Amino acid sequence: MPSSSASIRQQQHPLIQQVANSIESIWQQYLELTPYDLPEDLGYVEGRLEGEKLIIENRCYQTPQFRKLHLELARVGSSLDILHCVMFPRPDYALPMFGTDLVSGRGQISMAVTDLSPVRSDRSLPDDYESQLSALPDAAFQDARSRPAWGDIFSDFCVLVRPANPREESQFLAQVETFLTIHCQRAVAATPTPDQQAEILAGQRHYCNQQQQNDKTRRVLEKAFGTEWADRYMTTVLFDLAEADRAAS
Ligand code: BLA
Repeated sequence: MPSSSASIRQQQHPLIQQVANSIESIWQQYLELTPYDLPEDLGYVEGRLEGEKLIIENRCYQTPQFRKLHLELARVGSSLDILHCVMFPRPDYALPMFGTDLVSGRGQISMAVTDLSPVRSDRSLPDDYESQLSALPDAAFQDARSRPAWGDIFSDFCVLVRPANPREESQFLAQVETFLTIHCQRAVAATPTPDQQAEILAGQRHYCNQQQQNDKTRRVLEKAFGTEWADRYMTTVLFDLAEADRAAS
């Protein structure tokens, strides 16, 4: 990582810093991380958005259960901070997709989402996830945000909110930590199911296709880097398909 990598995080909204720190420490605590190489020019990128600089920093790892763990921090000028995180299970592991996105504009978090999204064709989560998540206390937030049209990928446990105050910000952080801890514990205990690979790949492909329809993400990237670059970034870094799937298509 470039030496400036520590500084963008330190300049970001405190909740984004806390969520980023928690994600990395839970990954380190439970998973066997090894490096994952992004295309060389896409680890650290700078562009210009309406005269303001857009900086993107990516951290990626892989593990025996996950082909890619991706944590991205981005900053547009001094006004917009973004955290994006997705964990892509290897195609022989029947695990849901953990995803989180936080957006802060002028010091206020406008959108915070975290979910364990199903990849099965009937949109259900594995039984052990379902029972553990159902037993959690309900996370109540004043300002729930409505799901966009492409958001049919999210589970019933998805938290999609605009945190109203510091107490709700802490509650969101706790929710991310809970989802992530459950996910890492289940993942390391999971056994591969190669016979389900086709269904798992189809589910992951649907997840990525839907996420690629998020015009709000696309617009930020297009303004700073142009249409072609934004499309390449969304399909190769943010929501890429597994190699087994690319090979088949
Ligand atoms: C919304 N994502 C947004 C918004 C912006 C971005 C600007 C609008 C914020 C708002 O309405 O308050 C921008 N997000 C980005 C950019 C990147 C990014 C530029 O990750 C990366 C460089 N998005 C994800 C993941 C999820 C996700 C993993 O990347 C969920 C697991 C969800 N983002 C998501 C949702 C919205 C959003 C549901 C709200 C969309 C809407 O209301 O239309």
